[in-house]
Amino acid sequence: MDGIVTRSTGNHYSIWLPYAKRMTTAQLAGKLRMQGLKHTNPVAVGDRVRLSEPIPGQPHTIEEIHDRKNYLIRTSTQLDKQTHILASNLDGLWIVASVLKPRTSTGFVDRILVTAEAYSIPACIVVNKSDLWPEHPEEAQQFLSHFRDLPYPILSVSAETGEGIDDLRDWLDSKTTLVCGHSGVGKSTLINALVPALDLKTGGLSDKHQKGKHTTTFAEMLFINEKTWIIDTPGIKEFGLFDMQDEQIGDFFPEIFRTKRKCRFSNCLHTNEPGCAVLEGLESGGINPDRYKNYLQMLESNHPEYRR
Ligand SMILES: Nc1nc2c(ncn2[C@@H]2O[C@H](COP(=O)(O)OP(=O)(O)OP(=O)(O)O)[C@@H](O)[C@H]2O)c(=O)[nH]1
Ligand SMILES: [Mg+2]
Ligand SMILES: [Zn+2]
Repeated sequence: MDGIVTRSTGNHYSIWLPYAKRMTTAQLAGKLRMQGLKHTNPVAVGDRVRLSEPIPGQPHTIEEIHDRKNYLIRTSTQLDKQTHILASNLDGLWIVASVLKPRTSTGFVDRILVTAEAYSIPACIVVNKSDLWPEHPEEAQQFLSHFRDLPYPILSVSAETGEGIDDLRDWLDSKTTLVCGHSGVGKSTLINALVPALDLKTGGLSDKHQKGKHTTTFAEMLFINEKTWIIDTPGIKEFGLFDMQDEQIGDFFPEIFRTKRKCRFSNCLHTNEPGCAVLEGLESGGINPDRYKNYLQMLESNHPEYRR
């Protein structure tokens, strides 16, 4: 029988059985545990799995993980070879950011966008806590303008005042959506605003640095209706690119990908090559210098000699 993993804690998995329309629990077969060693999690939330037939009084065993349509994967830090799959089989990704309390860098968002492009996950940038912007309007404006003219929807919302929440709701319907971002940006609060019945635990911010307190501790795929699920995840500090070639990174910046066919060299990395159309675009204003800066930073961190 087949099921969908909705939650994983240690070796215990919660599974939704779509045909029976109920939840059950399962453990992982030993051979799959061994195969999963290079991932911190061999089975991810969203995975379609084949389960052993039920034995009275015992949990099922996950015997097989079906091929994933896509997944969001990261390395914890640049040095770390261990990878972490945030979730799989996604129809949408919300990158939740806040400009203030806590601050999200554009580089962090761009890394997730690049990975979402690489794994064909439609991404949406959700900028929460818009109620705080009157304190620092120029910082909010700067953050938003970084993502202007890119093929990603960008929504300004406030879980506190309700601004933009109805627009967000329109993006949910009949999809499985992954919600990710730093701790404290308001992921769980936003999900509660959309579906109050879920009543997810939310936390405050630390007094000193106004950072999140890692309130959500495991990823969970939450039921809205049979076709609509939302995955709340624990806050992540860093988003390291996984297994990407230098030449690929530019391809996952839509504006660089569009421009590079005019570069003189087909293997151009757009750093200092003659006849580079991306460098020309920087001069003429067609390429946003801040996006380009983040591109260079990703390229650099992809090289071992640059690693800390
Ligand atoms: N001012 C303001 N505060 C908000 C808003 N949304 C959430 N918060 C507050 O931000 C804090 C963190 O919210 P959470 O929803 O727990 O954040 P999270 O992203 O789920 O954090 P982790 O579970 O740690 O990853 C809480 O004190 C919320 O009340 C908002 O729109 N405006
Ligand atoms: Mg949370
Ligand atoms: Zn070039």
